[in-house]
Amino acid sequence: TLAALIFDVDGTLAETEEAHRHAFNLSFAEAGLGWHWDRDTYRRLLRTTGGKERMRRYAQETGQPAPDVTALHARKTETYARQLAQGLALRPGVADLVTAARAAGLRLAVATTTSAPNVQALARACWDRDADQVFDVIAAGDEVPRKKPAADIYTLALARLGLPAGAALAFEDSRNGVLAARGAGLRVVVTPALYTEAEDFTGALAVIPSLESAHWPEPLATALAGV
Ligand code: XBP
Ligand code: MG
Repeated sequence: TLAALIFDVDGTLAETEEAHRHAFNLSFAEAGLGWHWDRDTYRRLLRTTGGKERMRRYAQETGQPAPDVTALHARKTETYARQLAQGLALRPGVADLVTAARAAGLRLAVATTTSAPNVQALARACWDRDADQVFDVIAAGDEVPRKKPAADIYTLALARLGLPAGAALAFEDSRNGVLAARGAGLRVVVTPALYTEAEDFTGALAVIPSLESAHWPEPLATALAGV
C-alpha cells in the first residue's frame, strides 16, 4: 500500500526554471562575466542538474576557466528567492493533491536537486508556510554528492521516511528525475514541464498532463479515493 509521496520541486511543483534562468543571468551580469543563457542554451544545460555543476559544465563547454562558482551561486540563490517572493503559482492539481494526501494520512517528502533555500522560498511563496510545515521530509541539493540522474537523493528521502521504495510514489517532470527515482526502485509519475516536454520518460508509471485528480493513475487514485 501507498504510505508516502515524494516530489521533485523544479518543474513538478511549479514552473520555476525561468526564474532560475533569470537569476543565473543576473548573477553573471553582476559579476561582469559576459555570460547569458537564452532559452535554447538553458534547455541543453538543464541536462546537467544542479546550478553549480551547470556553471562548471558551461565553462568547460565554452573553453573558459571556471569562475568563482560558489560566490556566483550564492548570489543566484538570493536573487531567486527574491523573485519567488514576488509570487509563484503551483502547477495545476498540486495544492489539491497535497491536501488530499494529508487527509488520507500519507506522508509527504521532497527529493530535489535544487538548493534547500529554494525549497523554502517556494513553500513560502506558494503555501505561505515553512517548507517543513508542508513536507515531513526534505532531501535537497548538496546533501548528496551525486545529483540526479543518480538515485542518491531519492534513496536519502526514503531513508528519512523510513520506508521501502514500494511504499512510496515519486513525482517528476524530467528524464533525469525518472532515472533517479527508478534507480531508487520507485514508481514515478511524470508531468512534463515547459523545459522537459520533449524528453524521453521511459520507465515512468504514467505520463500525465497535470496532477489534477482526473489524471491520477493507480495506486494514487485508490489511496486518495473518498478524501
Ligand atoms: C532542477 C535543477 C536545479 C535548478 C537550480 O532539477 O537542475 O539545478 O535548475 O537549482 P530537478 P540550484 O528538478 O530534476 O531536481 O541552482 O539550486 O542547483
Ligand atoms: Mg524537475
